[in-house]
Amino acid sequence: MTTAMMEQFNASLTENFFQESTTDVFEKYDLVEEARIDELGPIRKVTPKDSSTSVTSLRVYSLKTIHLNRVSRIDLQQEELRQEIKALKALDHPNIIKLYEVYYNEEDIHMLLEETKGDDLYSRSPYTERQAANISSQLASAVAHMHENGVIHHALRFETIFFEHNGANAAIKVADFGGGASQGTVSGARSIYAKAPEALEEGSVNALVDCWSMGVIFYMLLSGQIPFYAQRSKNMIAKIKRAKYSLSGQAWDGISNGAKHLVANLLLVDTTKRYTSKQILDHIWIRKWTAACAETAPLDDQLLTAVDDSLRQYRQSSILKKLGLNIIAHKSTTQEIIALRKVFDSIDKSHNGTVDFAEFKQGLGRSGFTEQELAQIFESIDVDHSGQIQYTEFLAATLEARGYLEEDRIAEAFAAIDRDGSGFIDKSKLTSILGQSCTSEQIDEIIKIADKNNDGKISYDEFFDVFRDQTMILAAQIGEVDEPTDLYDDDDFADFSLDFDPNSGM
Ligand SMILES: [Ca+2]
Ligand SMILES: [Ca+2]
Ligand SMILES: [Ca+2]
Repeated sequence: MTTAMMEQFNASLTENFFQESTTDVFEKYDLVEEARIDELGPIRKVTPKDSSTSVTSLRVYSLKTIHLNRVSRIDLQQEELRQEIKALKALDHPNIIKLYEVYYNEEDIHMLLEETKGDDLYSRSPYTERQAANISSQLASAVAHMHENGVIHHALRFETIFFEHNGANAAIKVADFGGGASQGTVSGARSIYAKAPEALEEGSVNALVDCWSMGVIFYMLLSGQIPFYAQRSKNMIAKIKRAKYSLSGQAWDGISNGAKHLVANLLLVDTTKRYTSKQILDHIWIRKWTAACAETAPLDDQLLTAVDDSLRQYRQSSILKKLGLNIIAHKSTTQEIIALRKVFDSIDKSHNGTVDFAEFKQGLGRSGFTEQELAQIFESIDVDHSGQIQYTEFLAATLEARGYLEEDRIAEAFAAIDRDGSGFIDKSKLTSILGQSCTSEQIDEIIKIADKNNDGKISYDEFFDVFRDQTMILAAQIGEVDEPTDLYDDDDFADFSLDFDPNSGM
């Protein structure tokens, strides 16, 4: 996203954020189980009310509650916390737990998050260098994305990084943001072992605190030991501040010099010398292993063909459908999109969490698309015209490679646009989502395409048909009717950019 768009995006988030202040989260979600309690409040599992009762399709989210009275220095920190949550909503990366919705009232902030199904990094320790590098490279990519978007994690450690599931080859997901607000509250040895020296003092810190924490995490992944270990937190703090640690001994036998070089450039008290997240991502040890790990996990041909078909079809989809698909993609759980994430990772060669046109061209070179087709497809996926395909944009364009979307997903997308639950999407609702990027005439046109009974608004059935009605498009592909792209992709929409907030209807 460009800076201007980012501002616009954030502006609409701020609005929504405060508009939501009185909604009770438990009017929309049922408690499934109490998961755990952290410093600032409970983390629970919840499921949408009225969702399917079948256990296999139960959609479960994590609900993290922050009791504001536990946030230190309340006046100052609450504002900081709001800023942090605002920034979090804009993060979009395969290795970062997604924040879906935020509910705010005077006592609590409730954050509705992607569920973490797997256990934390401790669960699979010790690691080989190869496994350590694989995890490190995903973490480096995630943290670089955060820092690029102005988000500092503040609490990176083994307990805040999870596997996406408990099976083999699980990717990692960075979770438990918002540590900034808890600075200076609880500080047992278990929660400070990965903290940077400057984070243990009063005063403001910058993104480099996360880079130090990554140095500690890489160290632990490689050696199975904590670099600054002590039973009592007082002694641990002293050790961290002296930054005395060892890269020799049995645990380090056979570990490459590249790995040691990276760790040594992160565990530096002098922040002007410490590597930034960008430098970590570009470090030879990370780059080498990222490439090596990608090569050993070839993708299924059938899936790739389905992805190509889905991309081809997405280009010809109406804007309304793209809007719906982006909303669905935003709220998809790991389980549903695991295969698509792997395709995304394989195309994102630079491993920065977005796909640019050069990567896209290279990644889809196998597919037999012409360069012009690729350019058109790229443009159709890049709905916010940022010049980069973000993770959610890619998922939206490839979701149907998994087959038809289940009806309750389509219903969820409809409900997200039909904010007041009236059962219709009308011009004012579309304008509130797309108004920044579409003219009034364009919105009329979007409605007209779906509005089969010509009453000027889109019912749920009409919306559903937009998703299911592929007959015309398939017919066009075999040459029976006019190319339907004339309806949707014509010059009227040349400047169209789908700059909406998928959370806005929640
Ligand atoms: Ca990239
Ligand atoms: Ca984009
Ligand atoms: Ca209608």
